[in-house]
Amino acid sequence: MQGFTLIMGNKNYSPWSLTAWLTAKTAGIDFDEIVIPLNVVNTRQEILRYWYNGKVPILKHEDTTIWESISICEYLAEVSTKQSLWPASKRGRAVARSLSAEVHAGFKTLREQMPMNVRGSFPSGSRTPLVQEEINRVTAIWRRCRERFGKDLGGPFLFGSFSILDAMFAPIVTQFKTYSVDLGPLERDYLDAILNLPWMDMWSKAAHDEPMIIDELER
Ligand SMILES: N[C@@H](CCC(=O)N[C@@H](CS)C(=O)NCC(=O)O)C(=O)O
Repeated sequence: MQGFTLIMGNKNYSPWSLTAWLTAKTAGIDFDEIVIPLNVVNTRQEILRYWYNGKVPILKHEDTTIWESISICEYLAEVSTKQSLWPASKRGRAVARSLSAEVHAGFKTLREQMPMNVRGSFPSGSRTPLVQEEINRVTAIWRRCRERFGKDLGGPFLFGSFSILDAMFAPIVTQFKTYSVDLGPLERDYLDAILNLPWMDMWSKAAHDEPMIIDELER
């Protein structure tokens, strides 16, 4: 399938770009990448050349533009002929979609106080209660999905096979690694399953090779 272009931010720093990119790769979509450096003077102007919302990721498919990472993932699920990107059961899909929407709309403190920095390593002793609350909510979701849906379906992901919900969590997985978040065995296994995906390895290597450093995020 051709005619796709993903406009995205730096691989080291852009969580929503990772979600869209990982979904597109998993979907078997052949796409071009345009990377716009974030946090520089002309970031907004550059993004506005592609779409009016001024945020990445943006997916162009022939004459159609899709924006907001969750909508991009939904579109990729519709056009993919290679891989089902939502759980097989109706109930599973409903829960996975609800949780994906929760991730998309939430975890703002976690994103602000522990920003994605794939190549960074910032073990930090203390966390604010609000960040800890959000970390606890993430790990509770992981445990509940693995126990209720994942483990009976085969595969190491939240609903067994890889789904869009895993792509929504992939940036948070990298944040947990970067900031050495304490995890129990089940959550650790899930984190490793995401980090060991070949596409994640490719993303991580590219993030390490990017020359640009955003000072305020390289603490
Ligand atoms: N809700 C949007 C969020 C997109 C977003 O915040 N993107 C960041 C990069 S990860 C961005 O474009 N930042 C550039 C800016 O705000 O100038 C989505 O899910 O796609």
